[in-house]
Amino acid sequence: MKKVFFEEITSTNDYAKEHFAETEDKTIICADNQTNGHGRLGRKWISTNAKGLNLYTSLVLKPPKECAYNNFTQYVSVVLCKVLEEYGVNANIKWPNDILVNGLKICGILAERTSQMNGFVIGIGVNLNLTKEETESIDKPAISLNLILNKKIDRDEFLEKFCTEFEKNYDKFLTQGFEYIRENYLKRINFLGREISVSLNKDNKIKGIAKDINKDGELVLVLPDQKEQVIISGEIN
Ligand code: BT5
Repeated sequence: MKKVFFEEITSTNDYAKEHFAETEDKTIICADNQTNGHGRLGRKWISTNAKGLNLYTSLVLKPPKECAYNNFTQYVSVVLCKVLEEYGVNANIKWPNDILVNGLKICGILAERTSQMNGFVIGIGVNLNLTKEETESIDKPAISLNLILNKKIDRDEFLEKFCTEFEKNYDKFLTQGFEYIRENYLKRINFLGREISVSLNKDNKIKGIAKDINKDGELVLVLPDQKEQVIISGEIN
């Protein structure tokens, strides 16, 4: 995988989108620091000034047209869990793709595309070396790998492990889609069978029992009237 490094950039996702046309499939754009890292719905991704200590990266993907799956972020979330497991850390996936350790967010993933793009950009932020104070300044419970392992984490080594793990199964994923990773994905979610509340958009929330993640990676919820609802995108609260 080709890698492009920057010392400081507004957002690796923004850069990858702006330069999408001339960027090769499976290129990694990585920045030591981001001045405007963002998540979904205009939310911020807290990126510290400490240069090169955390992972801020975007992956440019240009899969063949016939691979029209919606599950690339889910593929990446399984890859990231496996990398964390190499460090001896058990991580869980909060559908569709947040990564948590003991309920604390360690990693966020953001897929973006524009109408001109024949593919998409997957942004990945992983807290590798935050101070305790920095994690506490985030408005939702968060954690960083160094705080779990009590040692400094080498960002480039983490990125290398990510690329190796990504490549291992990517071609099979391209031919088989979510079904190929479903078992590995299900192993790492811990809310099935529980009552959850899901925001479908800013003003619309539903509650139900999480029954399954179906063969397309969608969440199956059993509503209070026992009807099943399949949710393609949303956010578990
Ligand atoms: C995400 O959004 O979790 C996706 C974040 C993707 C960030 C990467 S960094 C490289 C690339 N370039 C970018 O500009 N973005 C991508 P969302 O699900 O909307 O979650 C955002 C929420 O996570 C915030 O509102 C906070 O509550 C929380 N948050 C922000 N920064 C955090 C951090 N460093 N660690 C843990 N949680 C954080």
